[in-house]
Amino acid sequence: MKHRGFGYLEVPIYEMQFYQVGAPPAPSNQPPTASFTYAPAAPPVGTQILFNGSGSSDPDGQVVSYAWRFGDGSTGSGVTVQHAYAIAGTYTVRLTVTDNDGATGTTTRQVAVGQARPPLSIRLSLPKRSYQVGEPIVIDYNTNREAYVYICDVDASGKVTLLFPNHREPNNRIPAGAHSVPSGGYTLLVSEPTGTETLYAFAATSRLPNFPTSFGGGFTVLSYNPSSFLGSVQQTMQTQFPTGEWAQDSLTLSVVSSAPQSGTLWVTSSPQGATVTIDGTPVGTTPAQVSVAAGMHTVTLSRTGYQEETRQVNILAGQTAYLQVPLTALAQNQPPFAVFNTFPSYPTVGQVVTFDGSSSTDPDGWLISYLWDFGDGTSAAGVQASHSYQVGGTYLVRLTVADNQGATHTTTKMLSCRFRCPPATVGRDR
Ligand SMILES: [Ca+2]
Ligand SMILES: [Ca+2]
Repeated sequence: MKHRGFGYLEVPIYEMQFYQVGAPPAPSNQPPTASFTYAPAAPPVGTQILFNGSGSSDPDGQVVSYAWRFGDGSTGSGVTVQHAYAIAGTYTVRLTVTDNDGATGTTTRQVAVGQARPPLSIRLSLPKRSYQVGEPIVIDYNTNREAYVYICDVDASGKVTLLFPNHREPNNRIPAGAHSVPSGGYTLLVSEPTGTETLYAFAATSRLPNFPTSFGGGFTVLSYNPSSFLGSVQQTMQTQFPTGEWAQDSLTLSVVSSAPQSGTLWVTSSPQGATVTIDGTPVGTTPAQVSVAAGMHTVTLSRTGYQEETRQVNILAGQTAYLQVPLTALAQNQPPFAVFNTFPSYPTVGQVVTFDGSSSTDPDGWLISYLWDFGDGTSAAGVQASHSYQVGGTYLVRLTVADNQGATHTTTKMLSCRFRCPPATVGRDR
């Protein structure tokens, strides 16, 4: 019965022979037991494999040397040793340990060395690039190898938030293939601020120390200084991981308001009763309360007898703006004054009479029309007019003038027309 670490075993004959043929050991010396581990478990070509023989033991002394044969013709020594294989295949690795009395123990393990792996890659994708506040979002990503994956978000204010892993999905060791965040069981909603947001995905073959490993509720805010934070992650990956063992990707999306936001505009005028027009559309009369889309608007107030007023108003979403406009009364229009002369003053039947209204005036504007009524059923327009009467008699001649603001004035004259010319009766109506 020999003590070999775990219970008692019968010692095989060959093992007894093995140490009996070595240098003469103390009869009581027991041989050491060789044992080793290696990592990674499935190394590809070119990967440095760490062999660790520290699990070897000697029941009555200590292991003093470690000799390695890697199965590809190369050897090594030491309790731990690194070795990389140049060709894929299965190798028998042999560790021989020697104890302080010169006895040895040997063990072998088969190490399968795979083809060289492609460099790690990760790709982010979104079904669209613009999201409204409050809208669910599913972030898709794809890794070509198993990796630790981290997805974080830099919002328009510069806040860096870890979206994955999170308290709902704390395990971020992800097999190769297509994946989504969230993967189910909860919903990720786009939140304010609006603006451009950038998603970053980092993948590495072991954990990145820049990220937490335990999570409270909600999503972990990592930093308010995106360039500093992203720079530190970059530096970690570049200095702690070989090329091909880390990867990153990013993409931007825009976050927009959930709805066209509006505010309220109160418009008053003195006096009230003015028509309110916003951006060319009449919306009511003062006092008026109007719901208006956020942004700059042109507001016009108009009321008969007053100057039109125009203002620019900035409407803020969810807020009430007040616009109070004093109206300026237009100056009262002065009416025109019609005056005319006839030539000759005492016409005879058949004679052409010239009517001249050019002495008519307007005190604050100008005249735009002259209308003549010759009193015998005929009429004419113009500052001057000509007419001849066919029948003798007394005619009431009327001139109406209009000014540029639509006010009118009419004057009349009695005109007598005889075969022989008697004096005309001259008068003026208002
Ligand atoms: Ca021993
Ligand atoms: Ca006038």
